[in-house]
Amino acid sequence: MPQVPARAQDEDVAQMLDDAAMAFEKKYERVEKKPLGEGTYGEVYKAVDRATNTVVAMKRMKLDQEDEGVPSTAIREVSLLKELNHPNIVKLMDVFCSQKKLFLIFEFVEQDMKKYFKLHGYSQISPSGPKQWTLPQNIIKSFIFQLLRGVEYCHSHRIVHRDLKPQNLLIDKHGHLKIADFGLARAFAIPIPKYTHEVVTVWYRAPEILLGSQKYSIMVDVWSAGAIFGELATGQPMFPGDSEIDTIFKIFQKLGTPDDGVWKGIDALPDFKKTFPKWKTKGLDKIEGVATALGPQGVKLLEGLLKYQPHERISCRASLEHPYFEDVDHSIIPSVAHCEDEDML
Ligand code: Z3R
Repeated sequence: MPQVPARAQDEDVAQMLDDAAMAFEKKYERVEKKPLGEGTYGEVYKAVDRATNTVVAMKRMKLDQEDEGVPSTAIREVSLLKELNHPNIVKLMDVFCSQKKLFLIFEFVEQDMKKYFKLHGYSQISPSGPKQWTLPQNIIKSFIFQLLRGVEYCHSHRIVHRDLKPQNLLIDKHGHLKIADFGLARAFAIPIPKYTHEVVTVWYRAPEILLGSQKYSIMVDVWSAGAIFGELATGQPMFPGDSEIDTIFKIFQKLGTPDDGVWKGIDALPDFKKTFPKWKTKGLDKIEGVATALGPQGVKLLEGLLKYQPHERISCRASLEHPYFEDVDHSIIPSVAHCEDEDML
């Protein structure tokens, strides 16, 4: 067999990848210069699939070691995400990997929850300012139900989100909620913010992550859902810290500073200090707006989602059976009936 010099082979492969990249860029045309969002893992642009004229969201991943290309583990993980199929998960339609970049094509949804909050008079950060307007109770209930149902679907496929926040919850014109970026935390490390102008928000992060735990479970997503539920109820972020430690202190101020009695093993977490200030909780129902917006069952659910000790938190599956959802309005929730769920793992 004739020997092809290694360099010539490399050049051929590089050429093939360049050609494929050009073909991909022809397949999808960016329609707006300004990104729809600058997420944790990269910018998202509105684009169209030229063949079908379908509007899509195109995410260009930023990679930690761009020179070394896309790690094969990440490609494998992302390929698995294409199999996820649920009305509360943003559909990953196509993946393309060139030598240095990874592009993900998602279904397009009109707005994220951060923008939705702004449009509905939710204050982003002015805890002392006058309370504006909060959403009708049936909408709050529908949103948190859809969030928990999407999270439960991913947990049942052993996928953790790890970074749930209003920015990656998308809301369509029917009030259907879809979670974006599920599974990316396992494929890619959350990048240090050297790539992005935007500050990475830690307001929704579970206390075990903020206290430096290396081992975390699906329960980190349950905490984030609780923080989002509280914000839906009050119109104010629950724990709006300007750093990890400030967020931890905001949590302690509302829930009380935990000790080993409340959270067995807290002293062993890397960033826990015995000298942390000791705050006492007044109860979540005393936070302005919570009891009125959620009622007694909603408050109980919120308490279950925001338990300090991860294994004491209510699971997503159990939460969907919670009495709070007894009268959830199914007319504003997409049906799961048409989603085939072939066992992907
Ligand atoms: C997939 C992953 C992340 C995002 C996707 C799809 N769509 C996003 S963010 C989005 C954001 C808006 S509209 C669509 S915004 O205009 O409300 N910021």
